[in-house]
Amino acid sequence: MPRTQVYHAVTERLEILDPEGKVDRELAPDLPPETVRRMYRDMALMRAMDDKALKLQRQGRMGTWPPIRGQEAIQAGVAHAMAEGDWLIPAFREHGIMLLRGVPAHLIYAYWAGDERGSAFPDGVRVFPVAVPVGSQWQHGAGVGLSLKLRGEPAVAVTFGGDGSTSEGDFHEAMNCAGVFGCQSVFVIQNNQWAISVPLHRQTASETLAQKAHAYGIPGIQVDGNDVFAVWVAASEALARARSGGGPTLIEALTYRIGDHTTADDASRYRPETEVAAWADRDPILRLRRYMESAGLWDESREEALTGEVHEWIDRTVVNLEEMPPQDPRDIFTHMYAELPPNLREQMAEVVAEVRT
Ligand SMILES: Cc1ncc(C[n+]2csc(CCOP(=O)(O)OP(=O)(O)O)c2C)c(N)n1
Ligand SMILES: [Mg+2]
Repeated sequence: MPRTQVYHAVTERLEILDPEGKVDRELAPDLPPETVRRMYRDMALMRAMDDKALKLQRQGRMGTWPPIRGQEAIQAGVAHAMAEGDWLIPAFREHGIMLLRGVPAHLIYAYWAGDERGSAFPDGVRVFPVAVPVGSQWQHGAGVGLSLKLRGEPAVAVTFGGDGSTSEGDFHEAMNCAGVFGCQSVFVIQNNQWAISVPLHRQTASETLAQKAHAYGIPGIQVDGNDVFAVWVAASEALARARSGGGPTLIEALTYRIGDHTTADDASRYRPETEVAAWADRDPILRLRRYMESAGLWDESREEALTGEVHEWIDRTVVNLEEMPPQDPRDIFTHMYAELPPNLREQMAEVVAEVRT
């Protein structure tokens, strides 16, 4: 008789669009062609924003940048499933969905160029500022979801985070709270399999991250994160459940971080090129394009027109960034406290004096 039993949590896994662009007809959502083309366009904008940011950083025109290459389908799929009044609570690798939820691209750039005004979004944009302290945003997402429930607002708090952040206590506290209080929250893990140089298997002994939901009494699902349809379906179901009082959901979107952790990292020092290349072949944008071409939704002339539109948009974004007047050095201090503590007031005076001389 074995003294212990190994428990394998059964987690649902959803895949609809395969790397060749073939869809599973039984599972495929009935999306209007215009929506599918829009998803593709949105992912193309994200790719352009990412590529340009890396170039700007190399030219000394950007502070640092965490690339999102390969993770576009997660961000487009969730954004397209969200409703107008929903909230987004991002971590720091969510530029794509921040853009789609209404944060102007030049402000996203401004944040990463070290400008505090990059966190001051236009009125009505329901997006929290970037959260760099790993995992802190999960609790904000549970809290916003609870607040929406208490106010009787039919909106949902959608929180994003990385695989690495699931090792922080904050993640578990947030899931527990969300389960107990039935928060109107959807939690999305962008499992890109790396937390800087720490691989997923050093992060958890669980088979999946989604199965952690079971411990908190909430539904959990793993989706192919390079498949925009699977992400859209899982997010739509989770959002509908939260909106109608059915409580939170944890979605694990399995993908891969194609780029370095940030521009300050060199991932070739800790992971093999072959692994990166294998995942690059599963590119989410290429996959959707293959599908659209085979379904007669896309052709070369549409691609050309889109390329032109995207170039123009990204060039305008850089102009908008670089035409911002110089920032007030006091901005570094003024957004943290209602009343600045004396030591920070002193530091602020020092910085102001230095900038003036
Ligand atoms: C509390 C805390 N610890 C450490 C760091 C340094 N750090 C920044 S990102 C990161 C890894 C995050 O990995 P993951 O959650 O998988 O997100 P990814 O970068 O892959 O999107 C670490 C350790 C931090 N910002 N905050
Ligand atoms: Mg990660």
